[in-house]
Formats: sequence, structure tokens, C-alpha cells
Amino acid sequence: MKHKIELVKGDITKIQVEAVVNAANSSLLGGGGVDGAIHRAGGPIILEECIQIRNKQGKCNTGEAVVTTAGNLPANYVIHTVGPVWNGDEEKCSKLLANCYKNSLKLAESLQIKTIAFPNISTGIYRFPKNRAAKIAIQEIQKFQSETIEKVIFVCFDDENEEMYKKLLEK
Ligand code: AR6
Repeated sequence: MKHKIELVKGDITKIQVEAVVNAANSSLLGGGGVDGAIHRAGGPIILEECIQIRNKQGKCNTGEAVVTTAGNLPANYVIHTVGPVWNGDEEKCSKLLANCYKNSLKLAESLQIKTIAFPNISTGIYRFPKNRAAKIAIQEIQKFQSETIEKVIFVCFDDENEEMYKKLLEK
């Protein structure tokens, strides 16, 4: 089944979807940016579940994804994925960022999720070039074959990302 792709400008903690994706770090213990916003809005239950995951499987490697409840968010799940810190190694960083989208979608699929929202992973504190990141994100979403996912929303927080996604999605 082919999923619909939408673009929304705003705060991912306000979006009505089954799963929101978090741009976490490998500690899974929270941070700034969208990670801070999700933990603040969702409440302490999210961190509690992240700690349980850490106790069970250790840190979350870059490119991988884990799932928790969404606490007080309108969503049912938060899928935490760890984007790469941009270090100029284009090939390696691109692959790792693609893995974030792929592994988050796979996890969503395993939970029979129909609607999922992504932030612009790695394009804030982790300094991944926005245009390159947008191309990778769109490519991975478009090529993912899914039986359950019906709608994917890209949630852009800043004007620059919104403009870029708009242009790329119009193509
Ligand atoms: N809703 C949607 N997008 C947002 C929101 C929000 N409420 N707030 C920020 N963004 P960043 P990263 C956008 O820095 O680069 C954390 O400390 C923001 O404009 O949140 O993957 C983690 O713990 C940007 O486009 O994540 C890690 O240590 C995008 O979200 C580290 O930052 C990603 O920016 C991860 O860095």
C-alpha cells in the first residue's frame, strides 16, 4: 500500500498521530531540541520507559530506534531514534540518517501503526546539512514498502526546513 506524505509546520508534540519520532541521543536520557520538548510535554513516564530500555539493552546506537509510550502527548507511541552528529563524512552520515528513518518505519510497522510524524532528525544540535537531510528523509519514506502505514507527516519546526521540504515534495 502506498502511504500519503504530508508536510506540517510546527511543534511535533501537538500532532495527532499514532506515533511521533524523537531525535534522541544514544543515552536515551533526554536532551534539548525536539527531545526536550517531547519529554516535557509527554511527562516523566517517557523517561522511565527509556531507562527500562537502557537497563535491558544498553545504549541505543546511531541509526537505531526504540519505542516507548507517549505519556500525555496526543500520540500513543514515541519512537526514539538516534541521528548521526554531522562530522563531514557525507557517506557515513547519510547512511546512518537513512537508517533512522528506515528503522523507525520498521518499528512502526511491527506495531501496526497507520500514522507517524517525523521531525527533521539531526538538523539541529547535530548540524546535519538541512538540504541533504531533507533529501534523505523523503527518499527513505518514499521507498519504504508498508502494509500498515497510511500517512507519514514531516513536521518542520523552522522556516528553512519547511521551505526545503515544500520544494522537494513538489517535484
Ligand atoms: N517539534 C518539531 N521539531 C522541533 C521541535 C519541536 N518541538 N523542536 C526542535 N525541532 P534537534 P538533532 C527541530 O536539535 O539535531 C538533543 O539534545 C529543530 O528545528 O532537536 O537530531 C538530543 O538529546 C531541528 O530541525 O535534534 C540529542 O542530544 C530538528 O528538530 C541532540 O539534540 C532536530 O533538531 C540531537 O540533535
